[in-house]
Amino acid sequence: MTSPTPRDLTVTEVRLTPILVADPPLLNTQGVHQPYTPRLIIEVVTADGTVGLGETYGDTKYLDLAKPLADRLVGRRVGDLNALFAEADQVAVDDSQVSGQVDVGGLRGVQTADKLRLSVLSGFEVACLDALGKALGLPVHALLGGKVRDAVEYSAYLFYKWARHPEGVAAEQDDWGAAVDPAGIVEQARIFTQRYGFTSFKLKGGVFPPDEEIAAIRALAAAFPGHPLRLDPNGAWSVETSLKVAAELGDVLEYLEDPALGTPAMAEVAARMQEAARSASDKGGGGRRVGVPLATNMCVTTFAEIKEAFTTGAVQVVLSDHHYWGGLRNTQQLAAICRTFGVGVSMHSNTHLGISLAAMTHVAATVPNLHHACDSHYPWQSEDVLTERLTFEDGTVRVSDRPGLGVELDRDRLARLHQRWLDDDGSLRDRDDAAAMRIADPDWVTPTVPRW
Ligand code: GKR
Ligand code: MG
Repeated sequence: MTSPTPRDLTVTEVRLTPILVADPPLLNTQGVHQPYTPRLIIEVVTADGTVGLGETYGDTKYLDLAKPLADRLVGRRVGDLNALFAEADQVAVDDSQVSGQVDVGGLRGVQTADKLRLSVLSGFEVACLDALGKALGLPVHALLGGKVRDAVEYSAYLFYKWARHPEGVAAEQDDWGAAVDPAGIVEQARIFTQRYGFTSFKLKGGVFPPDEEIAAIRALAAAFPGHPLRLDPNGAWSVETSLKVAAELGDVLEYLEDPALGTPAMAEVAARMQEAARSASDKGGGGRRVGVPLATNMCVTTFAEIKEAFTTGAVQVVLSDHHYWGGLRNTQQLAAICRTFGVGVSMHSNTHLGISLAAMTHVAATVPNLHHACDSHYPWQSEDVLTERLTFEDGTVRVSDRPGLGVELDRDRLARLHQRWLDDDGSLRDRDDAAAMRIADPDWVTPTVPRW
């Protein structure tokens, strides 16, 4: 009997295609989403003709790093992921792109060379896993140890939103309408449930004064009784404000995400909530929950940040994100550490397309201790580079058992979105929500200290 000839999975080419994707005017602490947002589509091609797909941030600083890394990958075997990480360490990062800057898109504090590298690496790791899975006839989740669930639950990601981008700004029109008050948010949530069947809701806060956002959550609780609700002001509140919101919404929130900025502030909020709970129980007060679990995608964004946050009790849930944790395997490692410390796992999202949603779904399917619905911006993206969009049914994405990620690139769509990037005068190639907001409000300055 002859043994089968092994396929040649040496990387022969890496194609990098930056694109601009339509994005609605979603409001956040930084400002408002630009009408088009940059993403990078990565294709890893092997000697036997297999093509693996990956996706990550597409701003200039990510592209500058992706180019030399792509060159280093050629000649390596697609399954040699540890070597990919070692190669990335060798790629120099231009200091002017990292030190002291705040990563607007990801809102993860000061950006370091390591964080930048990991975000780029994640797209390459996913592309390599997709290629490997396709070559072996195995889904990505099987390469990660196998799925523990057949469908992954996502939450409806609610945003305060204008009906359209400012007058005179070239943009695609969306059909979601405006949402600038509690009634608008409830209406948006209804559209999410009708279109996708979501049963869990997250509101992006830090946009209006806290009392207005409390009213929006109360309106959601009344409209969707018993459904999990979260509020995320991206660190826009002081410790005192965070405590006030937690006290007012403690009975309806599944968790409060990054109410205050940074681990020490989050630790103080957590400690004072615990103190209040203790004193309430000493006084025999039962019934209404005092305090609420704190979640983060801002103060725990690297392995190095875990120790302080976990030992000070600053967070009870970490939102993983394979883009900035450096890929799917690192996400599994993060989940294992969380399990060890009794900290919950959820999943963060930034503006992304279907390749990333497929990757998120595969890794989420393998994490046993994922007990919260994952975030996804995907419903906000009317455009994609796939032949078929991924779909949500009853608020979940089915885990694909097809080889690799189970998605296919549509070259015409990719070319169209790349042409938009080529045609841009450079003003949209680096996501800048504050600059987009200044078109409507020339005096807008993104707050650097808690706003309320
Ligand atoms: O897209 O406006 C946005 C979000 O605010 C995003 O930038 C955050 O990274 O979704 C994120 C979060 O949960 O903090
Ligand atoms: Mg968040």
